[in-house]
Amino acid sequence: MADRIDEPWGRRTPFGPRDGPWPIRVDEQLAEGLTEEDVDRWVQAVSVLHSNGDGLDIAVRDGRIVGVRGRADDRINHGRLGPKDLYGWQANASPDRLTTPLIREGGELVETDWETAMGRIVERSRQLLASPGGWGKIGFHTSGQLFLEEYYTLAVLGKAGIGTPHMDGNTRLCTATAAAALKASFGTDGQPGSYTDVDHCDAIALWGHNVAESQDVLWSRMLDRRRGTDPPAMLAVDPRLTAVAEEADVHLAVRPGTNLALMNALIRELIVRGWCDEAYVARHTAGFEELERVTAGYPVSRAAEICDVPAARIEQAAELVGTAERLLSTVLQGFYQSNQATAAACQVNNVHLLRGMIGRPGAGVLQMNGQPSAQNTRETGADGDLPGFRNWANPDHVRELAELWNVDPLTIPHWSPPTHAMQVFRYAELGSVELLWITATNPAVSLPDLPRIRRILSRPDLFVVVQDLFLTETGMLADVVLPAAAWGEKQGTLTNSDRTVHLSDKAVEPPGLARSDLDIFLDYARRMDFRDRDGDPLIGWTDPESAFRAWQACSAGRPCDYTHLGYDRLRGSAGIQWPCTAQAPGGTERLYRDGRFPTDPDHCQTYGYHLASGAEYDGAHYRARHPDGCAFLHAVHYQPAPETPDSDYPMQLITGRTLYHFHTRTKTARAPRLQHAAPDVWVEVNPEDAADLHLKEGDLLRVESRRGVIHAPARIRPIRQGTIFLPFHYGYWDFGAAGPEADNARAANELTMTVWDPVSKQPLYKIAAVRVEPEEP
Ligand SMILES: Nc1nc2c(c(=O)[nH]1)N[C@H]1C(S)=C(S)[C@@H](COP(=O)(O)OP(=O)(O)OC[C@H]3O[C@@H](n4cnc5c(=O)[nH]c(N)nc54)[C@H](O)[C@@H]3O)O[C@H]1N2
Ligand SMILES: Nc1nc2c(c(=O)[nH]1)N[C@H]1C(S)=C(S)[C@@H](COP(=O)(O)OP(=O)(O)OC[C@H]3O[C@@H](n4cnc5c(=O)[nH]c(N)nc54)[C@H](O)[C@@H]3O)O[C@H]1N2
Ligand SMILES: [Mo]
Repeated sequence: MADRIDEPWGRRTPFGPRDGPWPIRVDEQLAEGLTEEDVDRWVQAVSVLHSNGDGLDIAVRDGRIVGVRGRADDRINHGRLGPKDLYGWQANASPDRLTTPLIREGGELVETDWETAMGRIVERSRQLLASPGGWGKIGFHTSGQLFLEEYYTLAVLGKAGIGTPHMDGNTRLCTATAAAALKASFGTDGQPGSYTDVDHCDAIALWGHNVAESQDVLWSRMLDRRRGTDPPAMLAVDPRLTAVAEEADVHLAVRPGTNLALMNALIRELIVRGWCDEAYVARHTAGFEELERVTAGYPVSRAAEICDVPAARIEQAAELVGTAERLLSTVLQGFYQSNQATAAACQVNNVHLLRGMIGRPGAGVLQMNGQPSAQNTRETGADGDLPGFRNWANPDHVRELAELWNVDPLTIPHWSPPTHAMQVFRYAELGSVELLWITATNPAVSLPDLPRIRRILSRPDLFVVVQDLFLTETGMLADVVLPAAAWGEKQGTLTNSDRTVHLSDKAVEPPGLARSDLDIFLDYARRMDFRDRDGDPLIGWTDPESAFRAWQACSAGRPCDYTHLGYDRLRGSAGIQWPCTAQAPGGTERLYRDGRFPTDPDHCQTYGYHLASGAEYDGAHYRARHPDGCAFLHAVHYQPAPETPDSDYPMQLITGRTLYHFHTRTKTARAPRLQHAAPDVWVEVNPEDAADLHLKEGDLLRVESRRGVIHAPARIRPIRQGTIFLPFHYGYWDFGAAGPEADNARAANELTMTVWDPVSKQPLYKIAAVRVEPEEP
């Protein structure tokens, strides 16, 4: 087998649209010296170091995880695994796993038992709840990396037990824009397309998505189409010459922060060159006249100037998307974390609506997710939304939940939009949130403007709970640290980017006293004695399967309907896509096949936003638009990013991820092959900029923004001139004794700014102006 560090996508298995399904290729990695004969048993699971949802089996020997193997019949990967999947499991057995709870005593974190640790959290919660409006003093910052059952439990205890609107997660940093764009265009969250669209399409457009490094198995599927008969055309929009951009037929290396100007020009081309499906637009959409009027102001020449790409290349891109018969689009952080994120992502939806390219094989939009279960965070309402894609502004939706949970509707926070994560941290900064419970995320590395985040988490009057596998940079600032069981040590379900639900079974026991997040939340609910209107326990479930059943009831009748799923159906399956109901017992491959969209006022998840400002409309305004099952075509003018280069900070910084590491590396840095492949930070600099700065490969650079300074060696790479790229993986826990304020800081978020998209509230991690200087020798 190929060395998958050196050959991340493995060997090609070319196929064409008429060749049947994507060929199977089973990838496997066992601990050094072991063969399949040494494996005691294989346990069904799914990968968790991206959102692709690759089915895999965990190899167990003597009660320990000793490897993984792709599941040949899984609909997502047909057996393939990427480098992080093949090696990431090694982190589970890392000797520095948290094995006992910790509490802060005299300034130090010391080991304790569960009774004491939970006792402290419960005591503090009760104290806060005893004061008027006490629910508003408790906030939750959760994740896109738990299981569905865990989020649903958290959502119920937060909304119906405590009644706090301050619950969100790192999904706000990740794919809040995907959700916002899907809601704005189609009425509710939910991915229209399917990964099988890769098999059928004749063109693929990747909008700010470095799929080769971020969803490497999906990239293998695309590459296999490109090497087979009738290969699809390919468009990449990315300021860097990524592997995707290199493969593409047309690459637009846009100036960071200008996506919307480009999209407006592309839409204008579709309209003026007659590439729209007029019948589809007339029957299934609303808003065409406004879209035509706004985009009329964006001739290709204007976009070429704003985006700084050749006009002829924009015309080529327009022709590629305008003449495709089965166009597949994928959208990710190059759009979601950049300027005018939701507006730009909605323009991709517009391309598909204008061309009638939704709901049929090959013609699909994937507003991608990033984390393995970010979709579930959104479905269950652990991101602050109401569970089941219910509309917080619709009293009938709130009443449905109140009846389901048997609580007073007034307990459920719905008097204003849920508090987004950036605002939860702002409340903590101002002192109104006094207890912040952080699960499965590392904000001391992943939030923008880290000097500020450290100040907030260190506030003496803020009680911080951190629930993690390891003592992270965030854990080091906590008052209580709870040791959690990892993937492979607990059971649950998770849903990937194309609505495929998988079951991930427990293979081994967690280390020491570590417990599953589900058990921790259930324990808290029990100790807090949350009750329903009849005095019965608010949360009646006790384990993953009963939690899943409770969620099925909650999802009934909603777009993400799970009623016909179950652990028995998921076990041994290829993965099943929701909605899965009695009418569609096998699941649903594509949404909106009939061109009917869930925009009905009684059903929709949102009454809509003013996309330029983020203002939310109310029910009366929405009803007056008579959506009648049509999708919305949105139109917004381009505006420059909130920070652009000037004479003090003349370069643009973009940040993102790279192949071998996952986020803040708590897992991948503990997998030796992965860590060895990328042991430390670097900064990518364009060759001309390097010449101007008299740099050679590996020279140490000082990068400074208005927020902070980092130091990193240069890699000279084909990125846009005037732009640098910094991977955001590298915090400081494994960085010698030095702390973040030391002169060897290297985290990208020392430099990024506290700004977010007005609609999705997703931080703009790909917008910052910096000054770059060679380090004095
Ligand atoms: N290896 C690996 N895979 C991962 C992860 C990981 O940490 N490591 N994380 C997972 C998660 S949670 C996520 S969210 C996904 C993210 O996956 P991606 O979105 O593919 O990853 P990013 O590197 O954040 O950003 C994608 C690209 O956006 C480009 N970009 C920057 N600014 C702009 C701009 O203004 N316009 C355009 N058009 N492009 C721009 C960058 O050059 C970058 O190549 O990956 C998932 N998969
Ligand atoms: N500059 C910059 N910053 C970014 C981004 C960027 O592109 N640029 N991307 C943003 C995006 S898209 C994302 S998703 C975030 C990611 O940011 P984070 O969520 O902060 O990153 P992770 O390292 O994945 O942190 C997850 C934590 O959960 C722990 N964990 C894993 N599994 C479990 C579990 O089952 N239970 C518990 N309790 N803990 C668990 C891990 O050990 C780890 O500490 O970063 C964001 N920040
Ligand atoms: Mo993400």
